[in-house]
Amino acid sequence: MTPVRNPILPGCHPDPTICRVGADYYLVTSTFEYFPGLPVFHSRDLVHWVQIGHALDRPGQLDMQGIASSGGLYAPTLRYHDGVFWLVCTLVDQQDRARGGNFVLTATDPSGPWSDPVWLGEDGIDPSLFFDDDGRVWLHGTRLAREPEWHDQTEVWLRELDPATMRLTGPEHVLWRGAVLGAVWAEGPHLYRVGDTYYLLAAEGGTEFHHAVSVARSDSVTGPYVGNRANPVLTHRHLGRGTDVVGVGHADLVEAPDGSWWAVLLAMRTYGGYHYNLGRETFLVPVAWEDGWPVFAPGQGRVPEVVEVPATVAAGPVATPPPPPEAGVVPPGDLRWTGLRGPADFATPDGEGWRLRLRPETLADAGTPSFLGVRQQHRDVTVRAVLRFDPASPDEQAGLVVRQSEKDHVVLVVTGTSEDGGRRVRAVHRKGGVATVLGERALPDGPDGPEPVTLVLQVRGQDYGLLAASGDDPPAPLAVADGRTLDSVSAGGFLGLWLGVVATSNGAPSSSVATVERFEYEPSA
Ligand code: 6LW
Repeated sequence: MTPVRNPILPGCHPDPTICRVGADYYLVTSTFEYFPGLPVFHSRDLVHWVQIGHALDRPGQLDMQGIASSGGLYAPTLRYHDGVFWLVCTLVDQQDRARGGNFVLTATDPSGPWSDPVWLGEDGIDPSLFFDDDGRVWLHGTRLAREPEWHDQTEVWLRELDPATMRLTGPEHVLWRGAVLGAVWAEGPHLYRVGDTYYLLAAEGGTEFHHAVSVARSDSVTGPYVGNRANPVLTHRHLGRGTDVVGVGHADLVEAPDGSWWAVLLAMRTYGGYHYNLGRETFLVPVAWEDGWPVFAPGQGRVPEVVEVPATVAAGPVATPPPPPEAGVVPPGDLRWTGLRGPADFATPDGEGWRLRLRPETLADAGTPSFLGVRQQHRDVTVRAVLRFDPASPDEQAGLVVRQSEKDHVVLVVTGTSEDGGRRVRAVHRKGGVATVLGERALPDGPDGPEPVTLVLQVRGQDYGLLAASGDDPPAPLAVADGRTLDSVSAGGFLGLWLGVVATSNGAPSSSVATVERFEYEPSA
């Protein structure tokens, strides 16, 4: 047995989808407006997960320009059939219907390259694919109920997909509207076949506090589906807001080579009150079968903190994961780096760091500002960047960022001043779209002019300490931002926080460059 601590993928990794091919497990999660999108993870034992690529990593695959935060790439489903990996997903809020909505990608190697999207042209979100034993392929998904009986009632629909033409064919079937009378957002459906029975797994209650997992079954893929009398089969909503893990839902199942079953699902860890700055994370839950129904976390009925995974879930040798990068440096090329909505063609790798060309776009715009970041995956973490930057004007700024969205983020930036042309470091909190300066001070030049500046984000629970110094001085506190204002409970949306670097000229043309010599992400022990 190998004990694995939940969550298996910490930080913003919602809507997990999993499949197994022989000895290998693959998992993908949602990424919204971030680019590259849809990270692909690999494991041999369900315990150690290593990212092997992104399904959307080329310009031209998708257009996310103008899509506001928490739009973009929603819940994907990953399946394998006959030598090909299939990934279905939704691009939300793309106004051009020919390049938005539900789409399918394929690949023969899950680390890529993945195909360009084929747009499926159906309404709604959370598409999933089911390959039946008779060779037929079924697409299913969630949409607002056509004839709703209550607000936010959704329905799970099903149609056959012709894999040769990638077109939907035949009649449509409505399979499910949730287990509970009055259920909102029956979503994240996944169909499976076990023996001669079809199972429909779906979330309901909305992806927040009332989230839950329900299951139904049928003798025929098109239904009728009958719900389990034990529904919802997994939720934490009855535990109250004071519990440590909330919002359990959106599960996907996988069968191990030893015949054991497992679910991956999303949930949030609260701390510092009812806040979950790390976002919706991926958890692992054992599943047993009783009376023809799946039982989640048998004997416990809640997401275990630690899961004992038997060695028999691995069908082959388990690769030892690579050692964690030295001293917390996140070098260019590390798959944790993501930008916004498109390729980071403003950034050039430079040793352990980056040269960032300033862009007129700011973090408040739904475009591609000169921004690169990594998920906040630990509640206590220190991020440190050494910055070489000589701003040409007070409009020019570069430094660190804690990002929730266009409207909600905190920056710690080096900027120019109009009075004496000297540099200043400034902490600004943009909250609900309104910017407030949290602290500011001058950065005196050294004997040979402007010196490198060390910027530090010292995150301790909900206190986001912002420190700075130039030259060899020890970084000194400038301000503390309140993390409770930054998570999705306060700011809205679907995301956890990103920590990163930004370089902007605030709308003005600029040819300036900011060099981030090193970006370190160091969790506290
Ligand atoms: C996703 C929906 C949900 O499409 O949140 O967890 C939406 N549930 O299924 C965005 O992640």
